[in-house]
Amino acid sequence: MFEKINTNNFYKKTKGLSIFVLSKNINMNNPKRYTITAALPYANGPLHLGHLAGVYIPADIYARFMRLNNQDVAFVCGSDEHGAAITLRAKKENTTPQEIVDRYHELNKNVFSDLGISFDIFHRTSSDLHKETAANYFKELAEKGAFTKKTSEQYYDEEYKQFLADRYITGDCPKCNAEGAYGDQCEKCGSDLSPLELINPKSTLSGKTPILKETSHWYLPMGEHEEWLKSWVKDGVLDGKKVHNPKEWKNQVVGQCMSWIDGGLHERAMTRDLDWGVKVPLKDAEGKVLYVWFDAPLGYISATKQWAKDNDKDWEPYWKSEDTKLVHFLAKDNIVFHTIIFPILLKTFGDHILPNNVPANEFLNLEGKKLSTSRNWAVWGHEYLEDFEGKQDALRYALTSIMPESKDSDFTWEDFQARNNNELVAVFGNFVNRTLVLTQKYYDGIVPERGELTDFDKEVLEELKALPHKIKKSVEAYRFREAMGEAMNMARLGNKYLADTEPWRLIKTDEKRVKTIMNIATQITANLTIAFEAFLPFTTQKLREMIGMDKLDWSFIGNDNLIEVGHKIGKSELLFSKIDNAQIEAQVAKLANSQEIEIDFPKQKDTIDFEDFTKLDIRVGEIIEAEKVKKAKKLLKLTVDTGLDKRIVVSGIAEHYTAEEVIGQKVSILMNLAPRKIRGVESQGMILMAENEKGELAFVAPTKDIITGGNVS
Ligand code: B3M
Ligand code: ZN
Repeated sequence: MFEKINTNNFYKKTKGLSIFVLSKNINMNNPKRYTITAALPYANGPLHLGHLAGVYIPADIYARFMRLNNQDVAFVCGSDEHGAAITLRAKKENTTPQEIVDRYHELNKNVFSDLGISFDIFHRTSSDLHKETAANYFKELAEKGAFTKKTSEQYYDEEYKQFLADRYITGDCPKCNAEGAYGDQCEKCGSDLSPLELINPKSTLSGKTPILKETSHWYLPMGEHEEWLKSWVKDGVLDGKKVHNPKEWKNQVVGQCMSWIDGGLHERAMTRDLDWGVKVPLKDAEGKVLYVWFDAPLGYISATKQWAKDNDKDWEPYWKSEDTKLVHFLAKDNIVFHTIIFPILLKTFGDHILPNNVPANEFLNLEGKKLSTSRNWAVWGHEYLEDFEGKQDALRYALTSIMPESKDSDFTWEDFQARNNNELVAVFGNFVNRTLVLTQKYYDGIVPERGELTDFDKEVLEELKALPHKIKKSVEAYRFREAMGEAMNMARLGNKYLADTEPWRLIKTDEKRVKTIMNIATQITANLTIAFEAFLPFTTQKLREMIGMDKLDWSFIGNDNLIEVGHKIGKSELLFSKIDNAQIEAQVAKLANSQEIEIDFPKQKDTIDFEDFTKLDIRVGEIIEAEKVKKAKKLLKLTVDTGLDKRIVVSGIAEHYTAEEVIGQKVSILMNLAPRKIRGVESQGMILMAENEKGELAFVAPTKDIITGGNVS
């Protein structure tokens, strides 16, 4: 019926049947294929460096590396187009959610492509295929009894006639008392919340206090899955089989999962009362959509389906075959959705694999402060590409060098410049340039024959052979900073080899020796095109073209005869160029100017009626005399011509204006304020002043020449 094959397990279609012949354990050391997912970015805003360093560059390095090793890879992503953040942005911009997602789906797709993030597909969850996929999974899960339907009281905004969940409701966190916690999560302490837990809840739509109103939802009773989840996360065992090695998982990932599990897995509603999202495919579910964290992870599957369809492949092995290695790339705030909720859904659904690893990254900060979309404290991917044209790899290099793999890290423009100038230009670029220029100069680009090897030559070639194993081990362990560091050691090896052998000096006295040196330098250069392919794809492509290197396969790396004697290499073009101080200063200034100063304006005072207002008698006045009030650093004694009379007013503006500079200033004066003694001076009225975010004061004066005594109303 099927031939014996010597793998631990296999998935084989026979006479239309899919038969799994499994041994006890799943050996993931030589998977048959890789399904690599990257968290679907919300299509409600642009991508910033934190997204790239946290999720997309690591995922791309891993996918490129596996392809370089001839693995069968499905690298999938797409826009996450449902959820409150999108509808709130649409409301804010007075447009539709579809317009918002169309805008940012396109923008983000282009940024990914321009930065060489090599998805096999960048799909989207507003597509029909996705909606159909997500709805089918939900329907089948409901038919399997995966959910419990419950009616309960939920917060409701009477003005917007909308129930409030997730980002639609905010309040004080019950765990840490921070203001601005959301209905699903407190961003301050990371607690997982439900709207009813919030203190002083307010609708983010109307700003008003919501009422409680009955509604029904389908809940996932996560607690029922605690046992197998614990065994899977802690021991890598699923249904009695060892499916992954927890030691390969990052501590912070296991830690977050276990604290969620130990904290008690509460039931969670998998539906919402919203009109934007995947409609719940059940009767009596009118006006309800799937919870975005039910819907979005299934976006990986719908993307795989679309990709398989476009490439005449079968999608199922990528999500169902036990010799598929499934890896989710994401940032730490998405861990539990990928290691608890999504696995519960897939396991309950049946015949799906669970992730072999979820190598979540921590967060990237910017110039010492938390990256923040809302506070516009970010460097946006599309703006970087505009400002640093052709320097995609400089950014990939800098972000990989500081990748927040085990703890938060910080991007600074100064560090970015240093890494480009002192590492890419001064080491990698310098070595390659010297190799090509000298080969052109001495041999017209023809690679010369190697002669007798010195001990130093042999040492260098030994190191060249040893480095690839270190790179591979680090990539397989999701340590990309370390892996690229080893690749950079190859460039350093070449750079030092030329610096120590000085062929430009030897050429006068020992031509044979120089031929050996330049041959070895060329071999190292050729190896760099493989070593850096996963990290700096734009550079390696350019370098391959420059030297005519046709081997794009990891199995060739470490070989010291990649470029044959007699092969003609091309002219050197600079792989990297320096970034000057002016460019960096411009970026730092741009960041500073981008800061909308956060002001917490005092709340509006209690409402008054018109009669109250008519009691105020405000007129245009002119300051005709001014002097400091003795022993009062803040006070000026002003003589104001009010058109009606000339009167004394004491004003707290002495730290903002000198007596001299206010003479002749037109002002708005509140005339009928009861006189009061201030530091022994009787003040008859009040000058109106406006204050900016820095506490600076300005006179409230007519914008046209209004006669002194003119009425202000
Ligand atoms: N849209 C990204 C985020 O939480 C979220 C990921 C979905 S992956 C299925 O910022
Ligand atoms: Zn909190």
